[in-house]
Amino acid sequence: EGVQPQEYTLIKMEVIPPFPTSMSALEGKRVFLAAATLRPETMYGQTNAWVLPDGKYGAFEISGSDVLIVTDRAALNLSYQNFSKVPQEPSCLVQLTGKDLIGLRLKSPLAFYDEIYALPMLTILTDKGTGIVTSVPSDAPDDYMAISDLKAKPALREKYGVKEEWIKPIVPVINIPEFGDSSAVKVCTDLKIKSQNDKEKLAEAKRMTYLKGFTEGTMLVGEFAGKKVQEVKPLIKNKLIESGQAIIYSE
Ligand code: A2H
Repeated sequence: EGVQPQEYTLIKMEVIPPFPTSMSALEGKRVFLAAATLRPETMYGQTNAWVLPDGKYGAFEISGSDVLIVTDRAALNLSYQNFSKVPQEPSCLVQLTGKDLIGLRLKSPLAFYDEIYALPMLTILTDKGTGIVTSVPSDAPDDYMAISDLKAKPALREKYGVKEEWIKPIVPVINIPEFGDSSAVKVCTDLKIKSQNDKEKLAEAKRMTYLKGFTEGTMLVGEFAGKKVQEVKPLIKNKLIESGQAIIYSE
């Protein structure tokens, strides 16, 4: 963690019932995977959520009947930011592992797809954000490589019980003049990145796309199609917050 606090938008990805047995204690509640993102304007392009298979998560009561699935660490931080049934005290209804979450069907704000799935990513850090990541493979190099791994490696799918049809086609959302309509695909291909574990090249791909997406990107879809990312990013973020589909989280 840096010296400056980092502010994330937590996207509330609703778990579509019926719940698996591991989550039967949550019957009747509105349950969300809460994904930390720095790029709320890309949410149109969500194709899945990412969880760490061996990661430890919990289902925490926030308010009313709303429950968020995040790491213990994120739940503690959230409880100090007014997001806990009991102030400054996380209220855990059930402990879960990433493996319990793989295959959950989700409904996520702004997503082009009506339902997307929770899939395994092996490089998720448990000391950052919520331990849940929303996947936008058109614009995030890490997401594109993790999707490519799952598509190309039947043994990897088998290991985690992932069905091929849970992997949805990429949805372009932002044009960057230098990189086209799916910047992450272009840059990962150009740099010949082999897998989600190719850390150095992925860091380079992120450097190449991250700033340019903001300064030179134009929206291809949604209510702000044709407008500059720079201009509409705060508008999209505020809409998500005001409609209760996302919350602001700092750490
Ligand atoms: B971003 P920073 Cl389209 N482990 O969201 C690994 N990665 C995590 C994480 C964790 N625990 N929590 C969040 N992240 C990802 C969208 C996106 C992101 C796009 C393009 C770039 C991008 C869709 N995934 O991030 O270290 C989340 O992915 C590029 C860095 O705090 C989050 O934003 O800078 C970003 O990393 C936060 O990383």
